[in-house]
Amino acid sequence: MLTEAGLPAEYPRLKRPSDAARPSTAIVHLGLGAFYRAHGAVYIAEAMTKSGGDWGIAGVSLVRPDQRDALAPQDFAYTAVELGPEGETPRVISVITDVLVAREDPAAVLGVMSAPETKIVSLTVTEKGYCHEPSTGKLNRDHPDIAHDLEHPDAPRSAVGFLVRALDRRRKAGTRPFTVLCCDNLPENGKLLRGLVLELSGLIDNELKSWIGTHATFPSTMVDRIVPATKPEDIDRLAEKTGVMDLSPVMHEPFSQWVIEDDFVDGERPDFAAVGVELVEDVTPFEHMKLRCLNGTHSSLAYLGYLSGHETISETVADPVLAAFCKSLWAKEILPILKAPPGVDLQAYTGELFERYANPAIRHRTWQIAMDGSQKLPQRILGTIAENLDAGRTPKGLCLAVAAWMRYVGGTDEKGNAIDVRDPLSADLKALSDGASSAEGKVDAILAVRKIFPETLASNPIFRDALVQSYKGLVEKGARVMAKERTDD
Ligand code: CS2
Repeated sequence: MLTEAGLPAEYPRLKRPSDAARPSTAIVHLGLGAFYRAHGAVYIAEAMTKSGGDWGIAGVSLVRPDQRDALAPQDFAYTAVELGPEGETPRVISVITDVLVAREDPAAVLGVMSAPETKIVSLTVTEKGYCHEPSTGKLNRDHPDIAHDLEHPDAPRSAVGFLVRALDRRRKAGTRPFTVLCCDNLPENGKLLRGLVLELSGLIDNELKSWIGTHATFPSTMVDRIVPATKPEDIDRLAEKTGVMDLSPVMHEPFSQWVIEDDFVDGERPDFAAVGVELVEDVTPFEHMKLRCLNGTHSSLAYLGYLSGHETISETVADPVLAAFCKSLWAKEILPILKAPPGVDLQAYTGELFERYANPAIRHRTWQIAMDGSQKLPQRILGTIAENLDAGRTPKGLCLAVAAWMRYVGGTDEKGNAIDVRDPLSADLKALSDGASSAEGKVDAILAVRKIFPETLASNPIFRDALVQSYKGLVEKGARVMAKERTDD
């Protein structure tokens, strides 16, 4: 549908509907990817429709200009397409007021974050965007962006750097701080981010640190909606259906959940309760349930599915062997050590989760979920493994998933083809894997990466042995056979 210049050939470009109110900006969102546009932004648009309020969102892309370039000609409107079993339901969302690119114009980003009208700064910058050490939750002070941000107060690069410098400006101007709303899949994400912000601000000015610690709030959240990357064919199909060309639609499943700790600076927030957001005192049980049941099996299916030759999650769970493996992870290894959040039936929760994975309209690539495993495994899988070991059980299925990740980051699939491994530690992990020739050697080398594996877990001989056996099995018998053996164990 695009001309060679990348312009729409047949259809007029999507525009903000003329009757759509233009809210003023009260939220700045760092990391304007597909997930936030299909999740948080939709809730906020709905909350304004139901209860009013003025909660326009200025989106910030930290590095790349693509979102701004696609959305600006559409006056920042875009289509959120629900992919249900009965078909696709498009809906135009016009709650974004602007998109800024931090790397091009950090001053503009600090400007909007420091504006007194800005009440909330939310984030979906992915796990690696926090510049922390996944195994400890501490700031990675050697991270080049953190080193840069300490030197350049007016031009930060990292999300944490922007938060600290903008809060500093507000403090100096006598403005109240904003609420920091972390929406990434990290354990106790608000608490974690608060720790990082305090750590960085303490390196700059102790008074700033204590002001942030006293006055800013960092509610933790649990976010959930499956949003696969938009593909060129999605753009074309949508244009054919609607008659207008949207160069940046988002595709999402019908399900959505958002649980937030109700701790906003001066109580200022959209009317979340009116649109089904669960406002709670402690998000931890919800977050554990979601990270361990959903993201834990998602990553397990991503590595084993990819190695078995499956392109998407729905294809992976259409394979009876991997479907049974996924269900056995829940039944034998995840649910037994999980405390259900108030009012939740975990059997029903995982049953519904399986249906969500099986939705054939969602083409969520195993390769996409396999990205950044070094940043994801600790909170998705390693915690569950450690708790099983503490309870005297060996969670062999999850150990197989970790071994499959180790094989994946080795960079060669079961047919001998190269894998395009995307991970901030990919070069190190490949070098460690290549540097050893035996399964034992490879497992030991990767287990020694302290940014991923805490000492206590890495030095557990039962864990190490389960990884070695699984790794050998993966090499000798392949991922599918091993998944079946672990299910039957
Ligand atoms: C996925 C998540 O890409 C991934 O790693 O596991 O993005 C997942 O789809 C969402 O967390 C669902 O809420």
